Amino acid sequence: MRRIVLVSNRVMELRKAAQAGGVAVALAELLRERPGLWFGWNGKVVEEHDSTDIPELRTAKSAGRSAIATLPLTAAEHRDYYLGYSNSVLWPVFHNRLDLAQFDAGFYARYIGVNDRFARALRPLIQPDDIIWIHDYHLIPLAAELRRAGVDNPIGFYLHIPVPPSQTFLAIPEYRELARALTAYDLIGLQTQADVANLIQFLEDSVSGRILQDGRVSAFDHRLSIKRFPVGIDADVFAGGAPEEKLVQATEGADRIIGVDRLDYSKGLAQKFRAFGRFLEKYPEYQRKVVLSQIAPPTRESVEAYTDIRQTLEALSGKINGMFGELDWVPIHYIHRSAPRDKLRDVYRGSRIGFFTPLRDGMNLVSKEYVASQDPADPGVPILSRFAGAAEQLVDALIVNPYNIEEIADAIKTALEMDKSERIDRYNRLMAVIRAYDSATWSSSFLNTLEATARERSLSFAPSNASIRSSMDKLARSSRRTSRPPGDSFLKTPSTRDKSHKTQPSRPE
Ligand code: GDG
Repeated sequence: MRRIVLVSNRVMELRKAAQAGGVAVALAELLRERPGLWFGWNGKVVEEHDSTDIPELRTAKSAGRSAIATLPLTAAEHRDYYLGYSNSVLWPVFHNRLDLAQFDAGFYARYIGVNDRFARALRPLIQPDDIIWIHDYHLIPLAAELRRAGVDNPIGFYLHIPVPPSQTFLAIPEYRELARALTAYDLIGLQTQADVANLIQFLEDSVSGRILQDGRVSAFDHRLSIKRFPVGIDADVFAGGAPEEKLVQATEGADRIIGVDRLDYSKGLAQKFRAFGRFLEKYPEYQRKVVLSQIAPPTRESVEAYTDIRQTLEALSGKINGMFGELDWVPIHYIHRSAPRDKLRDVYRGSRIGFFTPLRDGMNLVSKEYVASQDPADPGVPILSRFAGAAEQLVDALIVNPYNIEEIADAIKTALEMDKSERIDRYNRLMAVIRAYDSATWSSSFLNTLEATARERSLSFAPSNASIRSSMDKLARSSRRTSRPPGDSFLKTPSTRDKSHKTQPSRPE
């Protein structure tokens, strides 16, 4: 079995990764099953560059034949690469929030700089037979940098967040460089069919990519496959067993509606609170009969665009609780902390409604975790945004427009009044999809496709990576000429407050 090299922005001990939730669980599981190396940032921020180019290599007992290799970031890299270009340019644009993107802050040079440094540090650790799987928007240029360093191995990329419509993507000043960097991969995996269509359109518009008869995309004499691999969960971790009783009842006699979202503007939390307030107003017979428990752990607090959300939600929950609450009933339980992972399943299971209404989301694993945790004999009902990637699969949830407050308020009522047989029917259909596309299927189907793509490449007359390398060299020269050094611009806006010199929380990101 070929060794797998996983690269992601954040790397953690496998034991911690299994507890962290999200996709880290699936990656840790993969490394337990096959020989591998997991490479990336260790979450530490250091003052200066001293020895930051030599990765710390570790093998853990729980990791079997696998190892992790990590590097710290410098304070400037953390500010410009992580908080800056990744989370103040790419994240907002990819979630359709051009208004929040800090295009003029000069972050791009350090984004490329970190990808270049990661490629140089990773290069000596790569063996000829390895397959390389790179994750997420922080590392788009990594394959191009690895090719420039002489790596010929198959390289795949998985984007966990949505691909915006081409017109939105084209607004990024460095769109050409990003498009070119994407074409250095052999395989790009995306969450939904809509994402696949958007990315193909973007490559057509930006670098004259062409769709070939075999479905691949050709650009710069290179052929790449772009396919949908929806991220899944390990359903068995959530299914089965009775929940811990004390977590089930929110308030005596009241049904619980549960929301679990990082405190991110993409998650639509303000609209969710307003819709719940509207529901209580429109259907007063439900006052005292339901409680909304919203777990919203802090995230990226140093990024300016995140500072207002907390205040908005505190004000909204205070207003709704003040307007409708009674001495023995508080309508919204708003918890701005992370909940222990082993309690989540019980809270999901004890909730009559799962309330997931992001304005935009790559997938939304929480909605799958909620369904998998339900009692098959008396399941709850998920309400799900049509703009979450999960809506392409979970068509038997109550699908809503997260901007339409009236529609959501009505969906809460529908969910509360749905009879048991319909709830069971919907649950069975949802579970069939969640089980068919679980986390193991996700990683194995991506890796099988990457290996097949690489085999075809070695058999075909496709140009060698030398030609990709020379095209990437040209690109690197031109992008280094055009990108301003950070801190060197009159346009620069202080968009991130760097709270560096400490280890960043491993979850939520
Ligand atoms: C990104 C994309 C895509 C959440 N709060 C707590 C907690 N969690 C765990 C959940 C779940 C994970 O974190 C969240 O995953 P989501 O998919 O819902 O959302 P993002 O964090 O935005 O993830 C997303 C995903 O990547 C995977 O590709 O689906 O679209 O944005 O597992 O359970 N875990 C604990 N306490 C919490 O308070 N322990």
